[in-house]
Amino acid sequence: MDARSLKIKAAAEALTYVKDGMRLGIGTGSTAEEFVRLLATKVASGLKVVGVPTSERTAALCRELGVKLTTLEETPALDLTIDGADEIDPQLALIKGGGGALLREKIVAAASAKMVVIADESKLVSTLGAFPLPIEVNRFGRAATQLAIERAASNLHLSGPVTLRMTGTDAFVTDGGHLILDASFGRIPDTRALSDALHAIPGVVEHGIFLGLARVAILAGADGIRTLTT
Ligand code: ABF
Repeated sequence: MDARSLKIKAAAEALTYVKDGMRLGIGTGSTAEEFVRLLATKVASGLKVVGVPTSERTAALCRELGVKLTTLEETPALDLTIDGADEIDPQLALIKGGGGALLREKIVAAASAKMVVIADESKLVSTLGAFPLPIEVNRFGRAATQLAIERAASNLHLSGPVTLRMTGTDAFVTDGGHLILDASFGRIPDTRALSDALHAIPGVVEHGIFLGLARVAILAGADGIRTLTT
């Protein structure tokens, strides 16, 4: 089964969690986009939901397909967020942010009663960290923030290249107007310690370790769907 079919399978399973009248958080990335497409077909046949998109990209797709949008200003408490991930561990800690939307994704997930992660099963890992950790930083003082990140990581016996994300010859800029540093620290045995250390650095806006947010992971593989819960 090809990669896209697996994403569609996971997205279709996630749709069974969506009930009429729900206020949804709508994720970013190719798997979340498959969810939006399936959701749009349900909306076209009468399902009533409103969604807070986690990126401008997702907002544009929702508008194009007729999924009604709201904001966290209008709708500060959500019932359910469906989103993808870059890595998922067995306790449902996640690395997110490969698509550059981690800040809005984390705010939306935290505003939701439940977060369901959808992915193909290759995203399941025993320990997070093979995927470079995205860290969203303020433009001001970027080099100083990067140095502080490297020092904080070193205190936790983590090291590896930290690189500014680029799009062509320009720095990648998030929907919030910030930069992304991708930190290739490798295996992260203590995700809580790294999360806390990064949060303590003033120039760090947010990072891509998601702890205690996902309640369900729907993993699609050639042999079918595996659902992990916490
Ligand atoms: C978003 O999209 C991210 O947080 C993650 O970086 C990425 C996963 O994308 P895909 O579903 O395309 O693998 O969910």
